[in-house]
Amino acid sequence: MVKILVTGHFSAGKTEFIKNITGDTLLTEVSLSSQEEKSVKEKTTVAMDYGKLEIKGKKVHLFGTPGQERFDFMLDILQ
Ligand SMILES: Nc1nc2c(ncn2[C@@H]2O[C@H](COP(=O)(O)OP(=O)(O)O)[C@@H](O)[C@H]2O)c(=O)[nH]1
Ligand SMILES: [Mg+2]
Repeated sequence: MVKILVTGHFSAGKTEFIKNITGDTLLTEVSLSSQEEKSVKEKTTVAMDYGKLEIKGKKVHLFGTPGQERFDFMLDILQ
């Protein structure tokens, strides 16, 4: 089993990446409440993204972090 942590700045493309390469995806997208962030995109990740796939019989789990600084504490949990 392989676990991959996908991390990066707000709107870097983490959620889109996980959604596109995994067939089995759990998404936690909710509408943004900050007007400044809403000018960049409509929805954001709360908690984490999660997706799994299988490569050559090996299970691969991908975890995506939320991108905003206020969710930095999630990094410690997901690392
Ligand atoms: N053109 C293009 N847009 C992308 C790509 N990946 C993500 N986006 C767009 O960039 C914005 C942010 O992506 P998102 O996955 O929500 O970023 P996250 O905050 O890192 O999870 C969205 O509007 C996506 O549709 C990409 O590879 N190409
Ligand atoms: Mg996201």
